[in-house]
Amino acid sequence: MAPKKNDKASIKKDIVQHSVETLCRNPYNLDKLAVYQATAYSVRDRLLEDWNMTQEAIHKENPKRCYYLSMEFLIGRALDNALHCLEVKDVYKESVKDLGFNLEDLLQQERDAALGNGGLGRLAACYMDAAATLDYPTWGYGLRYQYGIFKQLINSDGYQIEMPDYWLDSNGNPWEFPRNDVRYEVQFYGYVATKVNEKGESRMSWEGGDRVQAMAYDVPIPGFDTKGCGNIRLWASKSLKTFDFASFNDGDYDRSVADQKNAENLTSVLYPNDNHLVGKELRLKQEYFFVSASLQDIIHRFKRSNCAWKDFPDKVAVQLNDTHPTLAIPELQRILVDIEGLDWDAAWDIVTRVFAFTNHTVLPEALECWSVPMMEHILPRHMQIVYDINLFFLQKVEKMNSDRGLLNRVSIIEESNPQQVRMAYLAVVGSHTVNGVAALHSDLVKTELFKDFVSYYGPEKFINITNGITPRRWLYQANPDLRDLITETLGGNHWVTHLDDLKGLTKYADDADFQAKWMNIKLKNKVRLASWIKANLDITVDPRSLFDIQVKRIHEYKRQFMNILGVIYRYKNLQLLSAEERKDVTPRVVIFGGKSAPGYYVAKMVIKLINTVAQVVNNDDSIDGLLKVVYIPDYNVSLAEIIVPASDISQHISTAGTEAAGTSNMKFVLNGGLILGTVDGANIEIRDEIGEENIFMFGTLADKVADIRHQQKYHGVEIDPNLQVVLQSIQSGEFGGPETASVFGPLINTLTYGGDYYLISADFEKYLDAQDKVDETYKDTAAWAKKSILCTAGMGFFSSDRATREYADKIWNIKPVNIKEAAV
Ligand code: C3B
Repeated sequence: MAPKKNDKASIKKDIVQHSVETLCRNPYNLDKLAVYQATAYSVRDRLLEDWNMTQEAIHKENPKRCYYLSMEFLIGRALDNALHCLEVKDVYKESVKDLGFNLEDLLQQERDAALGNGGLGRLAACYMDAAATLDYPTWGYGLRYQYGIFKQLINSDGYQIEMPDYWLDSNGNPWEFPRNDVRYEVQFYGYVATKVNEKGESRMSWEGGDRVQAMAYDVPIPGFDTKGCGNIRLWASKSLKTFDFASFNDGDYDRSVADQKNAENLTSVLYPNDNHLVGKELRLKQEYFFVSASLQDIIHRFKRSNCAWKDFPDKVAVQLNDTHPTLAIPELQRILVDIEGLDWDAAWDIVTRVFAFTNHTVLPEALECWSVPMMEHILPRHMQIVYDINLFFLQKVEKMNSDRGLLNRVSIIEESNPQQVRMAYLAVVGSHTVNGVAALHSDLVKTELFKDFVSYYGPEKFINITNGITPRRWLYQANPDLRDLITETLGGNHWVTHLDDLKGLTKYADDADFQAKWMNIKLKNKVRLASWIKANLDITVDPRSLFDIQVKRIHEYKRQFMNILGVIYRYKNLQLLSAEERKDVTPRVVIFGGKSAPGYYVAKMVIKLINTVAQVVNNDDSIDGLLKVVYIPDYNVSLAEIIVPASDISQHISTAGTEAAGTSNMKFVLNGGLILGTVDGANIEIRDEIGEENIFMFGTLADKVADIRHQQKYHGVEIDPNLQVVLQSIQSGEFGGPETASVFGPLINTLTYGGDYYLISADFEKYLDAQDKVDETYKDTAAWAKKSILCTAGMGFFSSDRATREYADKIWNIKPVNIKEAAV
């Protein structure tokens, strides 16, 4: 087949052809949605060529491959990204213009693929982008949820309302290829029997129970400046049983389709919790369904290469993205021992050379534990295997050190009632390498979370790979004006795949002309966001104000509560100023965005408080528009692409030691936004790269947090006097009246009775001081511009290309494939 041509005439012809032949539409009566779809299909055709070539190259070379197992991929929209990666955006713009459409309007028709909650899922998407760009033989595996993360509405009372995200609506999804021929059976429940195999050996066998089918859908992931195209294979559950005619004929229509519905429910919804475990049976089934289908597929591919099992670890690396796919460890052991007939030790040697585990959190409430009775019920054979893995492991530990306390501490089984399987421990024991996601976090992983494992295995098994973000989506695509200025200044777009090149901007940091261009682009991006806010929320904000943004999941540890308390403090101060004094005030727009888990009461109260405060502040003419508060509902990847380039300041203010890394911090700084942040996660490394004079840092250090909590436990919380004033104003009904004030009682109690676990009071004064410094610094436009330029210039390290290379070199031991040769 002749390759697709990228001239205007060919593109137009392809779009029209898809309108007629794929969508069955009359070309003279097309709406935006239809043209978006036809355009998407035409781009997909072009991607497909690269996809096939890449897969062929990998197949021919048959190198060691890596599989990235993640329950979440927060991809966002695909069309704009593909147009940029294929470097055809301009010609497409002209082509659709000739057809009477505006490309930017068409892009808005696409629904986000929102198959993730937050940082962890978006990180997976950034790594797939980098792996494709770098031609690594890497595939992602995930689940094809029919409902992604819920849509968030804010009602007129300021509360979060959740609506289902049925993203695969009747319009279909041009960005996936259903693989009707790639299907596997997945078993649940049943019992374990002993069977004698062909060699006369007695083996355990998992019998009975239910079975469902997993069917593959492939999502192409374009690389940049390569012919390579990556792949994420998502599994959907289907029923194995066909339509039940007997029930149908009996008139029992519900029953005739019940099995089908039940099976399909398995991959219906993404669990909407971020950094929080909810131990539901359906979730455990999702996790097993996911790893069972993925491993069957990986093994199927491995067997086609005619290698022996002992070679498996030389051909396959599997990365576990958090503990969610940890069942892959006992599952591979089961396949090798029960089905393939290997002895236990040989099998375990293979397993522990294949898997590696990324830990993304040290928060206790996020560490997965599954109740033993539940696991025994759903996965009876796996439970036995986990017991055996634990037994052999503890025997080894005991040989080295007979401290009974230690055995208890490292046991994969927690002796609670009921007993629990500690998935993080299982992941550590079954993996060859464990990594944290930023330097401080990896340190805490070693010295606290897995301390006892470090003394048993030695420190080498535990490494750090600091997170990275893709510069393609997060600068090249989201900030076209800045992209063009950088490309012009550095003399080409080599930086897009070699982000360290940004260092070259350093020498322009003091150049007044360059500063003016730079700040003008920032202003333009703020105007774009201000227009969005006006059009969607009917709030007027002045783009010349300082834009102060905190967008991320709403969580107590991220301290959006502290931010809004600081806003109230600012508001009350403004009220006290004379007209003369106000002339000196830096006007601010404080922007919030983010979803709370539906069952997270305190987080939902924070959303309500922000909206209540916004209502009062935005309607108070007496403060001369010097402060505005905006809550952007339904924060998602597409909104982030508008929000991130528009920040002057963004806040990353987690209690030290709680945010493993953060990745939005990197996105903001890459786009020339300064950070107001705590000494936590990747903020620290960002400071080291861009220079401490270009970041506003404050707050208690991680190694002091435990002491303060201890103090508070015995002596109570001493509420900061400024904070006291703020809390009183909420309690007095200044925001929403006396009835609303009582609603906030439980929220305020988290600072007082609860013991202020997240140290808001302890950090409040330093937070306000840091905010003052921000205001002062912003007044000097040239100094600010210089800082902003140096921010972007210093971000080379945080490219997902660097991070992915580190995984490839230090963990997966894989090399890029030569796609160009395959193309010949
Ligand atoms: C997040 C962490 O909270 C972030 O600090 C980190 O940057 C990202 O992972 C990526 O490493 N995280 C998450 O989104 N969901 C979890 N369940 C655990 C961590």
